[in-house]
Amino acid sequence: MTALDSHANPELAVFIRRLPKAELHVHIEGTLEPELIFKFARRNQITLAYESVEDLRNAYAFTNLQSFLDIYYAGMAVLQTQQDYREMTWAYLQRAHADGVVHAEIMVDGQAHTHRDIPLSTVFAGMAEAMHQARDELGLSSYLILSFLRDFPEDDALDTLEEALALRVQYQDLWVGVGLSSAELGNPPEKFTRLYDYARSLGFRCVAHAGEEGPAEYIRGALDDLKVERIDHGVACEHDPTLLERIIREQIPLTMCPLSNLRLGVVDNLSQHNAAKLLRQGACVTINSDDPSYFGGYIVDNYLAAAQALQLSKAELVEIAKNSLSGSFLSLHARQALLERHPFPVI
Ligand code: ES4
Ligand code: ZN
Repeated sequence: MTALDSHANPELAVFIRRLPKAELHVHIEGTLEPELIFKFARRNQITLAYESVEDLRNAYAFTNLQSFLDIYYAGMAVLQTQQDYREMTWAYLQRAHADGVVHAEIMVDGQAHTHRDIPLSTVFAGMAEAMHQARDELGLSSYLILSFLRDFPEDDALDTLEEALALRVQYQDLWVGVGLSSAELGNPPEKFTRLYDYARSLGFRCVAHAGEEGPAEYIRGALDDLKVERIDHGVACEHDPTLLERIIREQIPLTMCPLSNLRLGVVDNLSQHNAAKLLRQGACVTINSDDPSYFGGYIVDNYLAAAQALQLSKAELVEIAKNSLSGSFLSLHARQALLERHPFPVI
């Protein structure tokens, strides 16, 4: 059964869509659909290496994280103007809203834009317009997480953070945290200890990708050296029983992304994914979409694929959705207000 077989169980798809969910792991550039890539390329007079939307989609056959990242960075090169960032973000937020997402914490790879001479002021301005529109018109709240590229030097990240800090006051309602993404192997968390010490001292919430392609040791490093509050992915935690016990005891949220892991070969088969096993052992597992345009599904598709492959019960799906809200960076007050508007079903 594939991710897009929601028709195979329409009743379950409706149940999942109606659950109030927070999306905690999504890269805005990974929501850029091929149709928008072509639209922006035309508008910005950029020649693509692909003839058609279909041609581009056919190139989305990945063997590992790096093979995806190469196409992902090439795709986002069409983003040039504030309007591009606004339209990309608005398209995602509308899609997330249709999936029952009530709050989204959205990562943006700042350096992937500044390295192409697009200022962060353009990126933030476009995203913020869409995020405010979603708040006002859809009742969908969202936060921004500035994510740093771990395959570049720490000083490059520090320069980028410094550039972004000039925007902090203007976007204080949105920009709440920092993250770490891109090629994991060979770029361990301790490479970024100074960056995270600095970001934390400024009051930013901290997350990092760890244990996607990298070992359990990188998860431990993200917790101990970077002092992150959440782990993006965390699949590898099961290889270190002491670490797993700690993740359960401290209820460190894991922002897991089953379809991403399937498409990038982190797991060979969804039935081998450890999201259900970790949940049943007491871990704070959440399900998210990562780069939905590239991995064949948005958040409901990810919940549904995991539910079907791992026999998640409705009670477990509710638990995962509850974890997404408790694992978010929303204040307790904001979370309670959301829950009053969007109560969970009683199973
Ligand atoms: C990413 Cl799936 C994944 N892993 C690491 N970094 C990323 N950036 C965008 N998607
Ligand atoms: Zn990710």
